[in-house]
Amino acid sequence: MIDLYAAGTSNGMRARIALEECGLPYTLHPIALDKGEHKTAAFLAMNPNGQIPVIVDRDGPGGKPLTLSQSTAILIYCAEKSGKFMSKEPAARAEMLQALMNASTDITPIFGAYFGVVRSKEPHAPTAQMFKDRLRAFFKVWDDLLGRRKYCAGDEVTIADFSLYAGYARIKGVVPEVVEGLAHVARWAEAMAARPAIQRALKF
Ligand SMILES: N[C@@H](CCC(=O)N[C@@H](CS)C(=O)NCC(=O)O)C(=O)O
Repeated sequence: MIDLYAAGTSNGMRARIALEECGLPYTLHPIALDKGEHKTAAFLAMNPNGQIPVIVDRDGPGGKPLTLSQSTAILIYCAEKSGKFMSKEPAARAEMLQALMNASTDITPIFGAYFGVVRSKEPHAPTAQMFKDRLRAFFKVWDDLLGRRKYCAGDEVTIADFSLYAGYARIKGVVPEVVEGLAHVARWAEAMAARPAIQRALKF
């Protein structure tokens, strides 16, 4: 059994999508970020950075407990544990990792930075716009790619799709103009949203 400590942010959703899609049994422990539940001594013992998501796998590698933070590390861990959503073939795996990293290390952090700017005490409109433009540019590239392939890394769903969808879902909810008018992204997002595991994962 796995314990998941998370909130309904893109990083929290990414970890929960991983568990749901990989079919790994887990217990959700909702963390209220506005109440500082991610800064308690007990939480910091799991992740000294004081950030969600965190999983604790009581039956980790070698039968030993494993505590893991970083939503993308959790995605990869779940894929490897279940043997799903990640090709072992080197070229396909490399392409998938490229897609995964764009979603996890380009798009999601820029969205986080955008959110930080607009919610700060002194919001700076040109900086917020710059982040929105950068997000839009990444999604335009995705739109072009998804016009030529079914999923982010080819014909099969991979953890790259899960990572991008977690970012997409939050962005669509907060700054819909970033993804508006991108027909291929919309087609892909509809297919992702129809997956029962994703529907369960997004309900925080
Ligand atoms: N790179 C990390 C980022 C985690 C992260 O930024 N978590 C946010 C919520 S989305 C958080 O806990 N923020 C509270 C804080 O940093 O104090 C991941 O992918 O898990």
